[in-house]
Amino acid sequence: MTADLNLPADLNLPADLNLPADVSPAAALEPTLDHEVVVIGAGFGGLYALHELREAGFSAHAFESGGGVGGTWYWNRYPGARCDVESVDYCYSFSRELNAEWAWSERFAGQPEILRYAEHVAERFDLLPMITFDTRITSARYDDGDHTWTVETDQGRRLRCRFLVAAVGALSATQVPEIPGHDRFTGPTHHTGRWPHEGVNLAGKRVGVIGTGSSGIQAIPEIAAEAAHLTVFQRTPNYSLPARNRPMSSREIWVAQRDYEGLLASGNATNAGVYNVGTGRPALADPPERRAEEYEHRWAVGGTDLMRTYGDTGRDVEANETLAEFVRGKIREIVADPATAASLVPTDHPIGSKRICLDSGYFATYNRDNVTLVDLRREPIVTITETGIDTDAASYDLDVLVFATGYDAMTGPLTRIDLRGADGDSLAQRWSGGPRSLLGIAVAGFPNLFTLTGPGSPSVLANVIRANEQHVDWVVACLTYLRERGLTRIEADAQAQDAWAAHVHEVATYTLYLHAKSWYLGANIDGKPRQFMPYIGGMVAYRKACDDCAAAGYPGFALAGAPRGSAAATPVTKPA
Ligand code: NA7
Repeated sequence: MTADLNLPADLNLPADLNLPADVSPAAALEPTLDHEVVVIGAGFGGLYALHELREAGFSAHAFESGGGVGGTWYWNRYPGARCDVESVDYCYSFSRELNAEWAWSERFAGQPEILRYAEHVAERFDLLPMITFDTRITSARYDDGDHTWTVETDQGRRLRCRFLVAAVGALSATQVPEIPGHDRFTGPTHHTGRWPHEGVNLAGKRVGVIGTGSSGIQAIPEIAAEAAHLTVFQRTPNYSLPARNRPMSSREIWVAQRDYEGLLASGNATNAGVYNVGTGRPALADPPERRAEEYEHRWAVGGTDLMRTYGDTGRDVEANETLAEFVRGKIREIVADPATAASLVPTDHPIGSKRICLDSGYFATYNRDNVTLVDLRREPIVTITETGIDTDAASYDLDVLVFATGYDAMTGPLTRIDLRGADGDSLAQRWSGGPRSLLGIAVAGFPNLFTLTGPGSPSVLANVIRANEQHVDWVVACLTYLRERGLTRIEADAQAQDAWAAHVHEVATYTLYLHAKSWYLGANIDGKPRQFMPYIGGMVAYRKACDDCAAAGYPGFALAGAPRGSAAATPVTKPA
């Protein structure tokens, strides 16, 4: 949601994507396959992929580790879990009817409502028969003899397909840090991203929360309201803006249901896939009083609009500092105890260079008598014990320990599957120096694999539902193109992939994103290569790069037909 940085109009998309496509005619028929396409995951990307693949006449089936649809919104049931994109934007745009039927109840929908929406979509479009739940794909091996993938599940199933669509989400591989003594605590421990479905009774309990990213910042006010005492262990203070969530008015619902063209435009014509509200001016073009008015106005409106007040706060340190200092002033105003406020004020990174958080009463929570902030920069954790956490200054007794410690973002969900490409290398090996992919959707050495919202695509810097729609549309058009020509293999070219990776990096250098130790860079995981993973060039430039590639017959990809005499000969026979 931070991709509107007013980057140079000409982003110098790599010209050398224009490689000759190695197209050879299909040998004959299709092989015996379980499905033409296996989709990994039934979150928003996977559901839309199933819908579009079926519409285009492909046999497709999804495997989902959860017991239901919704991906992130199936798992993240922690108290206060809420989307940081406005409901009217954070929804599908592929169906006018769906849009006209659905009424969001809140400005920023909470997890239960977003999950209901995903379930509604799955039922309305009859997608459930195409999904096997409670089944994790553990490995997938590509066979270049017949251009197929053999997939294995944790339920002992093995099946073959032609194409693999990884709809695994960018933030699904949870991360619990190896803090000394992390397995000693005898009370319940919960990661926010794997919150028990039956809920957790925190009443009367002494609760500890480690982590103050988006999840911690949403959960902390809710936990404080329920627990006897809450101790927050903060390593790095974070910028957070008031969501000012509220019920949708009946007029807003009426407009949202009818303004389908507006919904399409927000996805297609904006860089972040959300409605734009910026002044269009550089921050320093306004005198300080005018700037303060603009910031105050957006702070009062709530949501992430404040981040888009000026076009240059994402790439100019001085401009950024005007916004950062405004938010720091708000934190000092809200938090009553000056020492606690000083610990909560972020000073080590530009605002927006880590994902901006949205909260409902986060900073005011520290004015409660039952909340203690432990500043780990002053008193680092020595060990987790059977009964709590010891820092080098004190022991904190706890009944419940919550890890709001985030994810092995973007690459983790893919590399935790044992994906083996044409030469037997695993994706984890190939990406050990950092992820490389063409357009964030295909990886050299891994033919017939598509990574929805993968590293190298706008992904988490865009409205992720809309980014998934764009990727799925591109993949289905590509598969249709291959089918029409009798082709059975597509692989990203290594040179084109390198050119795209260089472009992704170059665009990031125009911004302040490289100034923070963020999960965008892999900096939250010890030993993970530091590389800015999402594409910050924005959805408009990105969509154009994808569309141009498709229109030109997929330069940068090698396309091929089934090897003559290979097993890729018999038609798809097994039912889905
Ligand atoms: P984040 O944003 O990665 O936040 C994780 C938090 O956990 C962050 O404050 C970390 O501090 C903290 N952390 C991680 N490891 C440790 C250790 N070892 N000790 C203390 N504190 C630690 O994850 P979220 O789940 O909040 O949000 C992820 C995304 O999900 C979010 O951006 C939305 O897009 C939805 P650090 O800053 O690294 O010092």
